[in-house]
Amino acid sequence: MPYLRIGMVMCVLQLNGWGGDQGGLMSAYEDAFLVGAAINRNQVAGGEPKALNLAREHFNSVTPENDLKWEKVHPEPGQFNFGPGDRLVALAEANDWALIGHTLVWHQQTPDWVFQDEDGNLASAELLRERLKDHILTVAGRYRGKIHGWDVANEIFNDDGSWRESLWYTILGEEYLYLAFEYAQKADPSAELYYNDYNLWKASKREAVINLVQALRKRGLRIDAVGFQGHYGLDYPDLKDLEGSLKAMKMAKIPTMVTELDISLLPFPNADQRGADISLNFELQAHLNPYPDGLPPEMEKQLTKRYVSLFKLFNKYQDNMTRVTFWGITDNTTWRNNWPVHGRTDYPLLFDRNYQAKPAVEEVLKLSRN
Ligand code: 9MR
Repeated sequence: MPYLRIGMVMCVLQLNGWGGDQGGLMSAYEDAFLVGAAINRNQVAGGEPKALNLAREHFNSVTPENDLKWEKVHPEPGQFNFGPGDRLVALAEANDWALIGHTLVWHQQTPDWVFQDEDGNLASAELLRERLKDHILTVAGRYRGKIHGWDVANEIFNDDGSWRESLWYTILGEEYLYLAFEYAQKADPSAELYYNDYNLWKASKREAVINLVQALRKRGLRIDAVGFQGHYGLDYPDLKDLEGSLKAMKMAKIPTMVTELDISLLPFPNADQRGADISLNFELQAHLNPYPDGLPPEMEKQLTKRYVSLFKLFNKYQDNMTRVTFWGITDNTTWRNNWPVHGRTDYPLLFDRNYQAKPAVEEVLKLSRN
């Protein structure tokens, strides 16, 4: 009988991921930061059970890849599509996942009507302010108490640190950003509030974000962390630059997160445009898609090495880092197959097209043990 009981306890421990070496990434890093992944609508609906199993084993946080963006959740004036978001909330609750809301204000994936008046002219500041408020209070309000943290604003700066001339900025000026944080806090006081952007390893952009956080704080508005998206390659960014920004944030007492990690193994057509500007679209040519039939072992090794160096850095800054989220679960559905060139075969994540862990997983797990 005692043996049986011990066996049962062991079994429960294993199922919960407390089995040491058996546990996934989330248990290996549970004393350091949350480990998450972006999840898509099909996966939430159960269309890819093996991806869901990987998520259950390895991740304790999820971010909807698209379903809480304005055009999905609020496609027409007064019309909200909460079905996919509601299903994700239920799934996250059932799996005890910290759910990240992505994203309330962005210049992309926001329908044209948002910026127009009834006659199709540019909306007035008053009208746009009203729409921003209604959107945030309705969407973040619906999920009040169920969201761990919101990406309140996404990609508002250019790489040189100037404000992006989006329609938000053209119509409302810098005010839109402060309003977004004010409304988000009102809509869901218990949710963490974040600013999220790519290329934050660039000193100019990082300084702009630090100044923004200080300006928010000066106005008495809460911001809990800054998200570094992390759409990287084998040779960019230079990890010294990334470390410079992680360190600068720490000095400024701004917690950081990595929110959209992936490492492309494919050539980037124009090095100056690396980042995550989704409007880029280069023509597909064979030399830009070198591994359509599988990844050569040498490239697999390079991917492992790159992930290990990145996680060494994350470990070094773990006292100021709250989460590391991958932008997807497996290589078959990653956005990088289609950006900045449509129709390529990329290998940026930790799990391959057959739902198998790549060698990088074991190495990243090993790092946490040391
Ligand atoms: O991964 C997302 C992809 O499925 C969408 O088509 C794309 C459209 O905007 O957005 C992708 O996610 C982006 C994220 O929301 C913000 N940072 C950059 C991500 C990659 O483009």
